[in-house]
Formats: sequence, structure tokens, C-alpha cells
Amino acid sequence: MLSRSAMLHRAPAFTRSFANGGDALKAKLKDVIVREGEKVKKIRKDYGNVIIGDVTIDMAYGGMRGIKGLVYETSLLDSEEGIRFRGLSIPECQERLPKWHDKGEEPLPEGLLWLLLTGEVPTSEQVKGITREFHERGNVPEQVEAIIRSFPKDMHPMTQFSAAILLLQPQSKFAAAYREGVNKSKYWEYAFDDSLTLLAQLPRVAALIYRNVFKDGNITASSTHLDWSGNFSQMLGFNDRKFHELMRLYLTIHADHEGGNVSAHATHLVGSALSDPFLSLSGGMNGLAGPLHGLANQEVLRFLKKIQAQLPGPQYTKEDLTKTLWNHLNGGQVIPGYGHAVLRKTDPRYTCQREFALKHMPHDPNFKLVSDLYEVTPKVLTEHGKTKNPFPNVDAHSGVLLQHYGLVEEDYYTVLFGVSRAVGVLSQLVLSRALGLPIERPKSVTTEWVEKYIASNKDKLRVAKGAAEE
Ligand code: CMX
Repeated sequence: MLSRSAMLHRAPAFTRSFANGGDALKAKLKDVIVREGEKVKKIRKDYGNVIIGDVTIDMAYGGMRGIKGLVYETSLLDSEEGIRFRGLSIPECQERLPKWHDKGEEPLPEGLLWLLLTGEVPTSEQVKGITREFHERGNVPEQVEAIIRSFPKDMHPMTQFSAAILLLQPQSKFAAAYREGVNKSKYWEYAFDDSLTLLAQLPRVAALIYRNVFKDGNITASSTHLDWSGNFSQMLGFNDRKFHELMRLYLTIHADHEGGNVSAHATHLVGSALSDPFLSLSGGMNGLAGPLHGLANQEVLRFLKKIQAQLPGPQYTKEDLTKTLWNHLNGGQVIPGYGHAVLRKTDPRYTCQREFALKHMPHDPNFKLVSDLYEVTPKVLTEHGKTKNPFPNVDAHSGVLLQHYGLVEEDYYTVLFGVSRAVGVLSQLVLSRALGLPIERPKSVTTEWVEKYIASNKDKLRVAKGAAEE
């Protein structure tokens, strides 16, 4: 029998042979990586010293807003138009990505994964292969399940989610391969393997947290006849087919929002130290758990309940609504679900959820409140005069859709965001390892350095016009 140390140093095998669709994706990815790698190499060789932006003192103090200091391949955010996943807008994804069945209307996140990794829209067969791959890898180790069940019920679901991802980490093939001394040209293959394992197991982990904290702890077994989102919904305890469609949309639109947002950037940053995908994703999820980022979907529900309690009743007027918004703002709090660091128009992720609501639940009273707020809030925020973007973001809408179908525990909402976000940030993590992107290490300065810089460059200070707005 092998000793523990010999076992640790044994060549790490891939989890499975990818026989269920992962191998098709890996083969395609191999071609893409060679092609993209050559393209990047040539750009860097020919144009590596070309300047693409200036950094102002405001940007350095102001959360690095607008600094172009990171290449992130899977998606790009335009301040007016919103997100494009590998060039496709959300309506284009809804139209072109494969659906679960003939009557399905929403895209499958498995298809988005393929798109983000390869830049190509997959066929239905390719997507079915990914679904099978996820089923094949979906079993969560028993000890991990036992520990999740033992978490205190008052531990926030996002804390549980992040901790659970760390509990899955001993499965990392990337970490084992690194320990073994694998050639760096192979890093991406192990990152890919880990990412598929993570994506396969996250729904079960997330459902377990939900069932354990809010229900009786019992969880339905995985159904191989369902897709990733449908199976997740069922494990959560929701069998309504419309809810399954909602989850397909939800898990697609929350997946990626270019590279500078906190969850994407944190995952990328941690991964750049060659921390494995489990450690990296957990880092990203801790950022998503902040109220200015992903936790805003929970905060929106709390906010809706708060203003509902202040309104005179269901027959409230726009003036009543305006008054409650001012009360809230005058209390020194942000209106959750509104504003964005990059967007300057209504978030298309908000719009597509609104369209889903108009189609499936037009008379829902909570949807009415969200719609009424959409009419009133931009005006109030504009008069308030602080935010650069008075329009709603993705989080302003997601909660009322979930409420409608009975998923009413708002403390859980960010976990759903997290399951989806994993698709985007793990795709980029694989590509980052494939492109050999180095450890991230921007330069910081002190206020003393800034003062000295200003003093010693007094006559030749350059001022950027509108750079932070880009
Ligand atoms: N309500 C009230 N004030 C707001 C506001 C809002 N919704 N959005 C921004 N502001 C304020 C900021 O707090 C800031 O005030 P101070 O100058 O006093 O600090 C000022 O307006 C300028 O902020 P900004 O440049 O417009 O916005 P930022 O890029 O700094 O922050 C964001 C962006 C999203 C954090 C901010 O708009 C916000 O706090 N929104 C509410 C929380 C939210 O919905 N977050 C989710 C975003 C989407 C996601 O990541 O999931």
C-alpha cells in the first residue's frame, strides 16, 4: 500500500475521462487557447508599450474606477448598452443559446459556459453533453455534506456557501498537479477539471444550505433527466416548470459582468497567485457577499418590505412612494438595486427580468411595487444629485421573481447569484491559466507620495479630461 506522502505525490489523474461532454469542450478549448495565445503574443510583441489609458489621482483614491488595467476575455460591459457575453447581448443569448426543450424559452447556462470559454455558440448536443458531465461529477463528498449540515443555522447562507467551497477544495486536481511539479503549459487543463467539478457540485451544496437553514434539511436526489438549472431548482424543492425557466434565465444573466467587479476581480486576483479554483472562487464569493455588490439582491427585498410598511396601503400614490424614498435617502442609506459603477442606463439584466415578469406574473403586487419604483426612483436619485447612474441594476428585480414562486427567504438570494457567477469567473480563470497571466501586483502609493509628486511636477502636471467617465 502507498504511504500518505507517496499518495500525495502520485501523478494527479483527471477526475474522469470527460466522457460526458467535458472532453468535447476541452478539445474545442485546446484549439481556441492555441489561437488566442498566438494572438495575444503577437499583440504584446508588436504593441506591448502602447498606452491605453491614464490614471488620475481621483481614480487611485476612487476605487480604480475606469482604469484599464486588466484583460478579461469572457465578457465586456458598455456603459450605455450593458453586458455582452463574447459579443452577444442578453436578448441575443436568449435567442441563440440552446434551450432545454422545444417549448423552452430561456437559455441554458451550460450553453453560456461553452460560449464564455470558446467564444462560440454551442449546439444542443454539445450543451446536453455538458449537462451530463455535471450530473456525472455532481456528488458532493459525504464528509462535506455532514459539515454543511452542522453549520449553525444563524450563519449567513453566503458565509456557509463560501466555507462549503473551501470544504470541496481537497478535490482540487490543480493543487495536486502543482504539488507534483506539473509543467505550467498544463495548468489550464487542471483548472478546467476543477472548474467542471465545482460547477457540478455547487447546486447540491447551495441546495443543501437552503434546505438545512430554511426547511427540514431533506433534499431531493439529483435527477439526471433534468438540466443543471432544473435539477438545482428541484433540489431546492421547486418543481414548477416556470420556476425552472426562471432559474435558467437567472443563472445565465448573473454569470459574468466583465472583469473589474468585486467578485470577478477577487477570483482573478486570488487565482493569479496560482491558488486553485476552489480557493479563488471562495475569495470571489466573499466579495459577492458585500451589500454594495451581490448582497444587494437581499437588501432590495428588505428595502421593499420597509417601504411597504411606510406606505398608506395598496392604493398608494407616486407621491407616497417619493416620500418614502426621500426618508430612506435622508437616513444616509443607498437605495439598493439602483446605481452602478460602470452602467449609465437601465441594466439589460433588469429589463429581461421585467419582461419575464410581464409575461408570467403581470398582476403580482410585488412586481407592481418594483415597476412603480422604476418610474419614481430615477427622478428622486437625480434630484438627490449624488449617484452617477440613477437607473436600476440586476438586483432591483431578481427578488420579486423569486418571491412569486415561493422562494421567499431573501437572505438566501446572493447564494443563487453566486452559483451563477461561478460560471463566468471560473471560465476566465481557466483562460487566465491558459494565457499564462502572471501574479497580479499593481503599484500602490501613499498620500505622502502623491503630495511629493504634485509638488515636484508643479509646472508640468497633466490633467485627464473625463478619463474617469470612460
Ligand atoms: N442610492 C443612494 N446613493 C447612491 C446610490 C444609490 N443607489 N448609488 C450611488 N450613490 C451615491 C454613492 O453612495 C456615492 O455617494 P458618496 O459620494 O457620498 O460616497 C455617490 O452616489 C457616487 O457614487 P457613484 O459613483 O454613482 O457609484 P459607485 O460607482 O461609487 O458605486 C454602487 C456603485 C453600485 C456601489 C452604488 O451605485 C450603490 O451603492 N448602489 C446601491 C447598491 C447596489 O445596488 N449594488 C449592486 C450593484 C450591482 C451588483 O454588483 O450586483
